[in-house]
Amino acid sequence: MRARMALLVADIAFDAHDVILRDKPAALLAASPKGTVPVLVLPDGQVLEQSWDIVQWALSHDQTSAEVQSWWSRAQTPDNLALLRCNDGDFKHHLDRYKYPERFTAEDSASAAATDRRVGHRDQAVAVLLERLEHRLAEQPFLGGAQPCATDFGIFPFVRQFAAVNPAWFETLPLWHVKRWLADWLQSPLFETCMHKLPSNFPELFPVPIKKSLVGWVAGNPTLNSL
Ligand SMILES: N[C@@H](CCC(=O)N[C@@H](CS)C(=O)NCC(=O)O)C(=O)O
Repeated sequence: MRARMALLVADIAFDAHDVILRDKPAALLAASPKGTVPVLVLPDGQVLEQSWDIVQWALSHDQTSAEVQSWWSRAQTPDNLALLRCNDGDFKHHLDRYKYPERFTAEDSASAAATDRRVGHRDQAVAVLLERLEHRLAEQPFLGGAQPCATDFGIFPFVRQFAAVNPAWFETLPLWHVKRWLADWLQSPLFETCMHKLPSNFPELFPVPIKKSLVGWVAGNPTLNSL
């Protein structure tokens, strides 16, 4: 999602392929033998195999406008880099074990011990990332400050996954600013466009004409809804 959103922000047209992970297409493995998604193959044959590399390329390559580049530069502060590292590291670790407990235990995932471990991962996820996000977002509308940046759209899809495991419980958390930030992003045209459903095993030119509605993002809001 972060790779798609970066390409959309940068107004870069691309062919998108929906990959069924249990049946990876030969073309994916030929381009990138490690077989994870996303992978971006550039017109000159260069292959980008990590989502954040795709974000960087989309937002900071030579022909990118200053406005688009600012989405990248605001993500380069020590605070934002640390948040991204935490998201992709510790938070993802706990999220996976909270969301898919059966993948990480040989015993019955409904046993009392497994349930305790799962709750532990859930609470650790809140402690390592969500509380930090809450502090930051209490001070500013976006992780980018008054304007959003790549850190915002690099992280919110993971918070969305966390919230979706048990939405009623998530709602009870005193993370008012995180909930506001997440809700705004989920209603944004950028996310809506990013979520466009692709046909399976068939490449499709991804819909791009969202750019106009992204120009003029302002602080003070109604944040992303009016974009
Ligand atoms: N660090 C990588 C993580 C990529 C990753 O784990 N992708 C998952 C899907 S979100 C995947 O392809 N899993 C399939 C597999 O590992 O076989 C990135 O951000 O690009």
